[in-house]
Amino acid sequence: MSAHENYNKLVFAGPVGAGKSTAIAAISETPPVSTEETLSSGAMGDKTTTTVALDYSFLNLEGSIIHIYGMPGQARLGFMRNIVLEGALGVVLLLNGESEEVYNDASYWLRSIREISPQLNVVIGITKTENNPDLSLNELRGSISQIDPKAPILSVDAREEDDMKQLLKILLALHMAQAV
Ligand SMILES: Nc1nc2c(ncn2[C@@H]2O[C@H](COP(=O)(O)OP(=O)(O)O)[C@@H](O)[C@H]2O)c(=O)[nH]1
Ligand SMILES: [Mg+2]
Repeated sequence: MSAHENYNKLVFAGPVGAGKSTAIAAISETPPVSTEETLSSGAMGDKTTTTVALDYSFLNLEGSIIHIYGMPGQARLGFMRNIVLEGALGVVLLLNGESEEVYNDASYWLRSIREISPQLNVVIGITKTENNPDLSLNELRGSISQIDPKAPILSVDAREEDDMKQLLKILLALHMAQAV
C-alpha cells in the first residue's frame, strides 16, 4: 500500500496571467497559501503581482480532500515544474484566451507537462474568452492534436468556483477511468 494512496494532489499549470491563483482562491475553503512578489518591470495590465514559488490549498470535493498546487508560470522557475508535478493525479492547464500566444502556449505547456509526466491526465481550461471573440477552440484542438488529441478543452472563468470544480471533476473522472 502506497503512503500516498489517499493523497489526492492536483496541479494548476499555465503561463503568468492565465488565472491559476484566481482559480485556487475560487475553490479554496480557506485562504490559499501563496507566495507573490511585485512584478519587477511594472504591471502587466492591472496585474501587479505574480506567483513566485507556488500556490497551495485544499478542498473537499464530493467527500475527498483534494490538495491543489499552482505551478509557477515563469520560464525562469521552470526547474520547479517537475517538483510540483511529483505525485500529482492530474493537471488543469489554464491558458489565457485573451493572449495572442494562446495557441503556442497550448502546445508549449502541454509538451512541457508531457516531458515530465507522459501519462498524466490533463484537462485544459481557456480563460478570458469573453475578451476574445475570435478565439477558436477547434483551432486550439488542432494545435495540440499532435501532442495530446484527447485532452478535453473547455472555455472557463477562473473566478467561478463551479467552472473550476468542473475541471477538477473531469480530471478525477479521467483518473478513475485509468485506475480500473
Ligand atoms: N475575465 C477574466 N479574468 C480573469 C480570469 N481568470 C483570472 N482573471 C484575472 O486575470 C488576472 C491574473 O490572474 P492570476 O490568477 O493572478 O493568474 P496566474 O498568474 O495564472 O496566477 C487577475 O487580475 C484575475 O482577476 C477569467 O477567467 N476571466
Ligand atoms: Mg499566480
